[in-house]
Amino acid sequence: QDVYEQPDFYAIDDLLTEEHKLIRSAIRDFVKRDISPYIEDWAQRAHFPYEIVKKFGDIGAFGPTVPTEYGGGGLDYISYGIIMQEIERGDSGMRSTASVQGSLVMYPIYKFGSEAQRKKYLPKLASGEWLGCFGLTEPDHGSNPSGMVTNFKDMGDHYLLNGAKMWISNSPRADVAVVWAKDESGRIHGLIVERGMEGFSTPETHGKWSLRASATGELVFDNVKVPKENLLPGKSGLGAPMMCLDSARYGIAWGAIGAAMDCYESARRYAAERVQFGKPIASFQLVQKKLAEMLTEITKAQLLNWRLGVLMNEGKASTPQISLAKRNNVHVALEIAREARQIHGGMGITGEYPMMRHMMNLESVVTYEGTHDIHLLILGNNITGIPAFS
Ligand code: TGC
Ligand code: FAD
Repeated sequence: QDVYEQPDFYAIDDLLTEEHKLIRSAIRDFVKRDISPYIEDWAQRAHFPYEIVKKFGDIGAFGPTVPTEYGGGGLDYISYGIIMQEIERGDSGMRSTASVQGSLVMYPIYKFGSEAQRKKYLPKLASGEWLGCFGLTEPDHGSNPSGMVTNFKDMGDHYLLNGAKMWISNSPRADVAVVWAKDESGRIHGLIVERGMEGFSTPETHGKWSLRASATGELVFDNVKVPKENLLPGKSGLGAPMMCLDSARYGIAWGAIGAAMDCYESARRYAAERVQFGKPIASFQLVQKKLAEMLTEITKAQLLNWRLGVLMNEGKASTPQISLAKRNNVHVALEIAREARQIHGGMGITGEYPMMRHMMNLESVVTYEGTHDIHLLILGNNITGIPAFS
């Protein structure tokens, strides 16, 4: 039996093009070959497999929606979603590496960068020659990024950058960081900071129980001289990083359902094989209830993702629509991971099965890119017109 089978209860495949399905097969094969056999070991050892960066570049997982002239895939948003789904079926940490590079590093350079910046950075990021990271969160400003204190001063021929970012995916191995900082008037801008610039360091964060195969760290700026040509000229204000988050959160909505499908398939197979009281546990009503509810939530999330993808392709998806999908899908994926773990009984806590790893990973996914409650408040604001953030 193909362990990469996916539930398609509402024939959602009929809504996909042949190209979408070919992309899905290619990424599935890649994950099956280059991630799944090793992921439990990487996660157990908290090892970030750096060689995956080049491999992601080779299969087109970086910046699939960026135009081909800059090394991207020139694909639509449904393709992007499918790529994130299939990578996260393998592991959320691996998907983090890909979605940060595509949505949070390549996207802002493509969208807000100068032509020279696009030409300098995008092809190398797309191919995996360079790894990038995105610095928005600070030790004292997570859900409230507009309070950030990282800042830069205009020194005439360069900018002087000071401050620190925390919880930054890819940072310990990143060649390039897209950093959000305030100018002297308090306006937020994006700056491209390169490894090797004096005063710039990226200490790794250790001791995570989640996303263990993904490298997370800080970004520390101690009087870093940033060339003026490294400022992203196309957009300033909090709206610029928020636009990047729209793209990344969309990918997470798809990705989380990849993890959920992996848990569901594992539980379905285990329930059919595991015998207790003389019968497969799949024959007990309570186990059937768990499986039926998992399938229901996966199907609803698949439909949500497909429709959101169409809206993204048409340039019509709104931030609250993206929040609804990110919030719902990560939440149901976490619930599915927990229920699937229960179906596996004691075996479910081991690395023989993927649920515990997915469950622990999803605790980060439900927090980053806007917490579960922040997305609820974004929806609340949209419904009532009254922001409840502060
Ligand atoms: P608010 O007053 O709502 O907005 C401030 C300005 O920004 C504009 N704006 C947007 N513009 C374009 N697109 C969007 N999606 C926008 N959202 C906001 C807005 O129009 C306004 O513009 P202007 O011109 O009027 O000033 O902002 P607020 O300070 O009240 O905060 C709102 C809030 C809480 C919703 C927001 O800040 C938020 O979403 N907080 C959560 C923070 C977050 O998601 N951080 C993610 C960090 S990156 C990360 O986690 C990567 S993990 C990656 C991985 O490993 O996969
Ligand atoms: P806080 O903002 O302190 O929130 C703590 C709790 O308070 C949450 O439950 C929150 O929902 C609640 N809360 C806060 N404000 C309100 C309110 N107004 N109303 C009700 N409840 C509220 N960031 C990056 O910039 N780049 C990255 O690459 C990146 N990668 C990450 C990787 C990992 C593994 C993790 C864990 C985080 C990463 N982040 C990254 C940071 C992430 O985006 C933040 O952790 C997240 O936005 C929450 O911020 P915080 O941790 O400071 O929590």
